[in-house]
Amino acid sequence: MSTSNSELESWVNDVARQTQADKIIWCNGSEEEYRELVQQMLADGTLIELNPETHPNCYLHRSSPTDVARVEHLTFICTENEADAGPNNHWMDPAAAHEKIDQLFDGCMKGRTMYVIPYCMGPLESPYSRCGVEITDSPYVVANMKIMTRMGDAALRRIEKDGSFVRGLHSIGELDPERRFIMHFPAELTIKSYGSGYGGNALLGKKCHALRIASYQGRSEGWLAEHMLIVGVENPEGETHYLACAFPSACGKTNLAMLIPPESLKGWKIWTLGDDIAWLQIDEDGRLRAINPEAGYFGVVPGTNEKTNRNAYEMIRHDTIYTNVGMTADNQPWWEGLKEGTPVLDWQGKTYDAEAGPAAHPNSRFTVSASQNASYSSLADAPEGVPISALVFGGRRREVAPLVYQAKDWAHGVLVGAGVASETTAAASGEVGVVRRDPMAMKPFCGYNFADYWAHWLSFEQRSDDLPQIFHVNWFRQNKDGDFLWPGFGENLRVLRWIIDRCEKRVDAITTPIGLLPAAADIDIEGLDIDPAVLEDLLRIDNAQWSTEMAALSEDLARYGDRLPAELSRQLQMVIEDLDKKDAA
Ligand code: GTP
Ligand code: SPV
Ligand code: MN
Repeated sequence: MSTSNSELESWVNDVARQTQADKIIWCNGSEEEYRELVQQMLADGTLIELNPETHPNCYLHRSSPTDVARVEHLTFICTENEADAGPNNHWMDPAAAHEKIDQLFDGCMKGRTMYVIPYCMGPLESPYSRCGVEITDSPYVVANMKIMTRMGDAALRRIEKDGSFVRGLHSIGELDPERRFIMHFPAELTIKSYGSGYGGNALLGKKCHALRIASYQGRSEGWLAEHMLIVGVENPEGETHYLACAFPSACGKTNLAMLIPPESLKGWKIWTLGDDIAWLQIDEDGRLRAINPEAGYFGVVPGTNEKTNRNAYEMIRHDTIYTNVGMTADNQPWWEGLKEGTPVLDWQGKTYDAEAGPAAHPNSRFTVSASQNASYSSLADAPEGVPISALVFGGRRREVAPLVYQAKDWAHGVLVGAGVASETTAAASGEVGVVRRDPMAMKPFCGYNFADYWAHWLSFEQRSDDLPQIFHVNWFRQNKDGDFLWPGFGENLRVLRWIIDRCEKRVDAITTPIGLLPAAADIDIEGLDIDPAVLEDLLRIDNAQWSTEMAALSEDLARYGDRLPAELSRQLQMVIEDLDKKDAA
């Protein structure tokens, strides 16, 4: 008997019987356990030791070449009624889904060890945290879960106290894309994932639990699970505001969460609470509070260098697992945008050939403990979380969306979130660079019908008079030559400053049909080499483009039929009418 929770005990035994695992190991979460797993993976080639002089305790893992990103077309939400999953999800009937995936699990761990990982998403003492147990046959998953979550004995004790947990069953199977499914059974608080060892497909605490299952749970319990970073911005006077920002995958969350203030902004400090997921609750005073359910970062490697993000660059020089980067002759990790060193091997371990492709996979990742970040906020461990001043949506748009604008009020802000669209990235399999609608940056992650999700968002207005202001940003506007107009990274603090000034009512804004825009003079560009005309460009909105954009949004929202909240349609109608009026004027 390894736990006093009989439900957990019998589920583990059932799974062991079904998968015919050779051996069961209950993970305790100790450093010793992690080190032993690493030794075992070094011995069998799952991990390669990187240069211990330059990168102590850093390891490289090479995925199967057909297993390098999330697979949205193989990800299912299995609810009794198809309409509850909504047009935003792939759906399968729960009974049919269990049958399909159970066939794959039958006997799949023969000759393998089955690891039982109790984990807690969020601080162990927080009332907002929720627990889960992942069963996996991948030691790589165990090592990543050790870094990414609070896992082991302490989590198991909390599970025994709470009496409830999310069940996640995972096997790498044969790593065959033809035998791969990521299935969610929200009503059963169950996840079954087969055939992938990669990130969001396999580390079940992350996207599967903390977003898909948690969003579903949050709806019935009155809270939100969002694809948002959480960052504290401290001004020179020592006043700190917390922002939660939702950008689609590979659109800058990790970088914004650990931004380095530019030289010319003296006295400003950044505190990182989370880089990918936020759970939001309304507290007794009506304030929206956020916790980060995770304890580590599974971040995009390419583009990281001393100049773009010194904190990230330093953070991943020790005690880091790299997945799918290239390697130099002296076993240092290498990736595009590193700006130093020369790769000799690519991410597949082949001789590097610039003609044949990049050294690092565009979706190569680092796994690192959040505590290694120089800007780590100790409040990331606070059970009560932090109060949020502003919610910020964003996307990767070479045109249309201005650098920043503010929603007129909460309900309009929900429309702004629902209207997020972004160019696709390498974080999911499929074409890269095509604009797709990605409401609230949650398109791949909402565990239920978006129409019901927007209604849930809108309902917050009835519960508080003190909700955060809502904004939209776009760091990715380009000129005709394809160069970014805005320098981004650390300089994004200049935009956060305007956002905070708006929250504090310290600055005016220009009213436009799409929302409130800054006057160019209100974005501080001191010390920044940017042509004032470029800033004007970044803040310009083109009515014709926006009318097209609203038509596309309208078409997307129409997919939700009668289930779409009337208030959302009303908000959209108001923007469209304002744009028409402006056109006529
Ligand atoms: P996920 O982990 O997939 O959810 O991604 P993320 O949203 O955390 O994105 P991340 O911060 O890892 O950035 C993704 C890519 O965008 C990296 O290659 C960055 O170098 C690049 N990037 C981030 N911020 C900026 C920015 O402000 N401007 C520009 N031009 N690129 C940026
Ligand atoms: C994302 O794709 O948004 C990620 C990486 O954060 S993964 O964990 O693979 O989902
Ligand atoms: Mn993400």
